[in-house]
Amino acid sequence: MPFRSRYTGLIEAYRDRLPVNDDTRIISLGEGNTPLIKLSNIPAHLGKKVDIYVKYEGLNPTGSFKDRGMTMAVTKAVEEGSEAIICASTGNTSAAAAAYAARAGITAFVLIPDGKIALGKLAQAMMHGAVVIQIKGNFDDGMRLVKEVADHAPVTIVNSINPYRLQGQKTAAFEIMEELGRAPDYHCLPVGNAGNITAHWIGYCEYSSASGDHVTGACTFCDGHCRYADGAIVGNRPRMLGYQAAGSAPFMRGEMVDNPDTVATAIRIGHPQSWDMAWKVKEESGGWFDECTDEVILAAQKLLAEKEGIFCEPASATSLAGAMMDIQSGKIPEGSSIVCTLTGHGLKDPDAAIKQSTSPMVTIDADLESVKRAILDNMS
Ligand code: AN7
Repeated sequence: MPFRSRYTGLIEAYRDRLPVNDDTRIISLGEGNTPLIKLSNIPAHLGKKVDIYVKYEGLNPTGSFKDRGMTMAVTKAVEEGSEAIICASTGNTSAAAAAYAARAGITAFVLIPDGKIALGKLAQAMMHGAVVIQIKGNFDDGMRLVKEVADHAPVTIVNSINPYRLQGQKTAAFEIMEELGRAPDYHCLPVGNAGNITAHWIGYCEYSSASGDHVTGACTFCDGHCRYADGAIVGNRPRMLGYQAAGSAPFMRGEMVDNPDTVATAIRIGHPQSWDMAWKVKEESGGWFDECTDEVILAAQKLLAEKEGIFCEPASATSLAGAMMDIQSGKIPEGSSIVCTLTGHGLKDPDAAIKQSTSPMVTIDADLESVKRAILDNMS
């Protein structure tokens, strides 16, 4: 007798809330069900009484939240008879597309900015057998080309403009609601194309609606089928806080940015695809956007690794960096509960980690005396 039922991915887990039926062949790698870890040292380090949880999406099968969207997008592409998928990517989408296409037995074409994606992500796309097309341009150029070529070739776009992507990604909010038993006061996310912040908001709205909670404001995301469509009611949804890298912050500039740049290559995006929806999320949730410098992002990445034992990639640390900034300033008041999504694993980008590491590394002779000395010299 098994002790508990086997977890087989988020589509099976949330079948009743996703666009699948009994005949759908599900393409899954067991994604979702990621840990929500309560930080134990950083709040004290900040000197503030707050509960900070991190949703460690880096523990998905390909190491990022993209798997939640990709299981849905590839499942639907296969159901609709597609034999090839295509995406532009700053790295993680290409890794997920490559893996789920391999699983489904179809072809993945991935357009990536030449020399600007983290090594781990490139390794994944190549290892899973995607056709890797490097373009002499950035993500936004790639996205434009993908949209153009999809009109001329039999390929399904699996970027987050594919609505099934957001359907899969909304399940992260369901998991948080189930674990906390209520919405956090604030939910912090890094923002690139703004698909994920939109997906989370859809998830919170649907969950709250289904459980009969009362909510304020109308939901504009559910085509009128959820309770929010009427507006009027009060409830249990977080304020959504979207943080961008300062060199790549169109939501802060109020307009598209043509030459985005940041060490957080995953969110090096100047023309977000979910622009209008993200503004609605901010308005409806009573949240805000803000920006963090590369220096602050890297410091947050390092602090999380050193004080909590959790390794995320630079882009992911933007959620924590932004939260810490707003906790320090009091904009997020003491007593709040906060969830920060850590979108991707730190192992994705070993170069960024090693470059900023100050850990003592010594090279010594292979004898006992030398090892003893190295230990004594480095005791803290
Ligand atoms: C680690 O892979 O757009 O705001 O092409 O990889 O939903 O775009 C990646 C985005 C945050 C931003 N954190 O999410 C891609 C890509 C990580 C990411 C984001 C991305 P969105």
